[in-house]
Amino acid sequence: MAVAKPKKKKRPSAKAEARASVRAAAFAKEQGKPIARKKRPRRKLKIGISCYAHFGGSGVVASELGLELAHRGHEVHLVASHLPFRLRSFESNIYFHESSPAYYPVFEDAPSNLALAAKMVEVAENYHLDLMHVHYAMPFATSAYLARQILMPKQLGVVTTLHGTDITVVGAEPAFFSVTRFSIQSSDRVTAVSRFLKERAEETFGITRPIEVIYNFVDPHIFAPKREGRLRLAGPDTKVLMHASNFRAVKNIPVVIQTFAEVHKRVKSKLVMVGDGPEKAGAEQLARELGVHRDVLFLGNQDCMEELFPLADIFLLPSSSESFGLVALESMSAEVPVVTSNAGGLPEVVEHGYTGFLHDPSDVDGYVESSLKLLTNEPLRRTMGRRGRKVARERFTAEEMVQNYVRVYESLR
Ligand code: GMT
Repeated sequence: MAVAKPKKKKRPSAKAEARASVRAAAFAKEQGKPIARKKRPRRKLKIGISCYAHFGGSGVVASELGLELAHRGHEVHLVASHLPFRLRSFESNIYFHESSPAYYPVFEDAPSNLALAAKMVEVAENYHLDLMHVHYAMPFATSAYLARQILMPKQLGVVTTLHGTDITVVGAEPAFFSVTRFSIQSSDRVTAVSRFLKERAEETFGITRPIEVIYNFVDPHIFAPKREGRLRLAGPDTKVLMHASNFRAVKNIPVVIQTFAEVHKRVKSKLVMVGDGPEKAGAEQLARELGVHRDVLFLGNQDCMEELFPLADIFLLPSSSESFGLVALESMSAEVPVVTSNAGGLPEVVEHGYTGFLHDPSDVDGYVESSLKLLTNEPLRRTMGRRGRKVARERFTAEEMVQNYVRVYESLR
């Protein structure tokens, strides 16, 4: 018996759907009923991001955020002096615009902040940007303010994310104070990477506009525990302590070397120092003075931190000031416990005795004791490492933080 095929329902055309919804709305109005509107899909945003391109946490956060936004279909335009180092692969929806100042014999220094503002104007106009999200107040918030004024009466939203020394060191310098304060206050939205930094910005600059805390995030697939591989920094019977930073005074570099020198007396170990900066030469000298230089490896700047973290047994970060400590989070994500200071926002990231150990910034004895505790008790080290990864995966996810940023952007409309 032939079975009658059910007739395929024809999908109404978009025009017919629109006509039907107008009719339904008119009918509902006639009946005095509230009009049920179809939720309009959210429009994808056109977002400018500006940041420092050299090694440093604020540039990392800006780049990773840009990539996450691009993956979600937003159009991202990165404005920086050169391609930020974390943008290692080509991604669709993300465009890079180089801002470089023109040189002229009259200039004592090329006015790069003005060139940055001009580039922001050009990109905002050409690509119809909804907003410019700047990372690090100085000079980015100032350049963005200028760009917004130039573009008037067109609207360009300015979102400023405070990262750390833009508030705690540089911005608070008398030479920059008023400009930094004005630029933050003039931003349409302000975010900070920790509660500590928000409070510090409010106290130091008397910022009255709301500052939203949006923590930094980490990709646990990239920053993951050790996989089998040939990469090795020391023999199997040698423990590896690691430090990574831009070797500035706030990183307390001599404390890293002093801590290692003490640990080295009791445990066969090596110290791996990643990064470069003004304190590096002093650190090399101190390592020689303390007689440990043969076991301290200075690797310089590396853009493959995800390959290095898993080779460490513990991570040392004794900073005297640290608004968040992205490296601490990346280390936790790689299951490497952190021995760090209780400065700034670090206690918001690392929990003392649970995912790592916190001490006063200059407490070498404290760092030594905690390092030895971890290096001589493998089960404890592993437990703390695993907890660190769990915390990183649950509390510092890209999903949550990117959603928070998008909410901030959408509140500008
Ligand atoms: O403030 C800095 O040292 C620069 C900045 C950077 O570009 O590296 O680092 C800050 O921003 C990072 C990302 O938000 C934070 O993880 C760092 O803790 C913070 N550095 C300091 O507060 C010293």
